[in-house]
Amino acid sequence: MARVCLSLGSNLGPRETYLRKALQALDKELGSLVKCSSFYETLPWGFSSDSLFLNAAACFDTLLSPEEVLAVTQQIEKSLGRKEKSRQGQYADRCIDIDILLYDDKVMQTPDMILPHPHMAERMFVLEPLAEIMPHMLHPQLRKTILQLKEELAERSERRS
Ligand code: PH2
Ligand code: MG
Ligand code: MG
Repeated sequence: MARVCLSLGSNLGPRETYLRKALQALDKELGSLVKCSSFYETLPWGFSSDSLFLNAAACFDTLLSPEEVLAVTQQIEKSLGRKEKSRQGQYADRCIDIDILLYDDKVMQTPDMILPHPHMAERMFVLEPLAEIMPHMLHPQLRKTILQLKEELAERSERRS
């Protein structure tokens, strides 16, 4: 049994419904939901859009491999109506995005997947929900807890502003 932590986001349409439907489908397909964070309204990060995001983090216990988890998350994105991943390599508005953040303490890189998620430590919309449910989980490469990463990112952005 492995523990997999996911980030969910939506900034198009009925955002809360998309997140709830995704969580329901994940619970059915992946294994069992261990914990889900609150839903956070966040500003688009890394691209400009008028549509705010609703973001959440959720952890599941699963018997599936990382590759199988990826296949399931992509299938659920598709079944909920996700059309394009990005426009000319730029992020785009989306009804649902499901990203794999951590899979136990696995560190791996294939053409399709990098674990842990390569940008998770730079994104408050990931760290804040994840710190709510798994504050003491260790990032296997950075060797810091999620709570530490969140506090360090908050300090860095305070110093910049
Ligand atoms: N996802 C992105 C890019 N930017 N910004 C927010 N606030 N929330 C997201 O989920 C998000 C983003 C790429 O997937
Ligand atoms: Mg994403
Ligand atoms: Mg994605």
